[in-house]
Amino acid sequence: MKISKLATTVLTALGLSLSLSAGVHAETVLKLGYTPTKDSHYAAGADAFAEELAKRTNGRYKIQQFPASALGGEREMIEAVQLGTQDIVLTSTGPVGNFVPEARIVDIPFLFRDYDHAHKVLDGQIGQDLLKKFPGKGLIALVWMENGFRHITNNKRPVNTPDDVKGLKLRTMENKVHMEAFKTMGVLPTPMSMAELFTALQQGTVDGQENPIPVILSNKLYQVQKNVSLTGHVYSPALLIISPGVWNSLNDADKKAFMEAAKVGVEANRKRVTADEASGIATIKAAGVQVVEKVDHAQFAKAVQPAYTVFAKEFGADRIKQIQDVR
Ligand code: EAX
Repeated sequence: MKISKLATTVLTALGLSLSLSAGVHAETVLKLGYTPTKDSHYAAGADAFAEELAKRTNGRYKIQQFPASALGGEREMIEAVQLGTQDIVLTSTGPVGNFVPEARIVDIPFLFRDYDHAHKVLDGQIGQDLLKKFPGKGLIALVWMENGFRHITNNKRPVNTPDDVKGLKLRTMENKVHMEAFKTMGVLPTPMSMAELFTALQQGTVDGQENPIPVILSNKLYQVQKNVSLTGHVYSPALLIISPGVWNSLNDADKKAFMEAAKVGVEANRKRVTADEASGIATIKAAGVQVVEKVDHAQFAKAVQPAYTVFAKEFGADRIKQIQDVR
């Protein structure tokens, strides 16, 4: 009798401490930052990722989102994820090549024919092999998300032909490949973080910039730009990158949960990009912006062509062709 009472007491105490520790460890909050706003294709991806992750881990992992550069620009956030002071970043490939040089190959203008081509490459062997380069640089890249095809916007003049961009001072991402391409076209590329872009456009520090429709919409760049031209000069991938500290603390089942949740995020992100592409031009026009919709892409591709000599030297002509050949 005495013993069983003791046992009950012990069990109760044990049970209590178990549920207490379960309570303490129940929820790990992970900080995820990105530069577009909470109403964007990135938020759509992050929301779906967060929801699926919570579902698959019974709420043990909670994603806290920091949109609109609240944690800094993309380069700073990647650095923070590398250091472990930020858990996750959803970023364009803009500054990624400064950390993982091999990844720069996907930033080449006029490399991808269309969305289908880009998805096939990134979700296929080539894209997955590129993701394997990240751990060596202290970053874990889970999946490829996207921004969309980038278009030139500016306050000087409507851009119809490559001649029209000559002499324009355009904000570019902090990306060597993009800067090389713009220089080749006669643009004065001005690399800058997204966090500073709206003000720079407003104050005329730069004439214009280039971003896909989803970013032009979400960050309301159309409010400070007179002209948008659908140049579609480069496909802009995005990456969901997690800090190795967090990743290595996960058991195999949780790693799988993160991966599967990330894939659900990809679906939602791409779906929102498609929706933004469909509705965006009307929104931008309604704001009084002049939109050049019929752009001769072949002319622009030709204007960028000389830069391909530089790209072939850096990445290998065969590797570029390998991407182009994906059907
Ligand atoms: O990732 O910096 C950029 O222009 C990016 O396209 C934007 O931050 C979204």
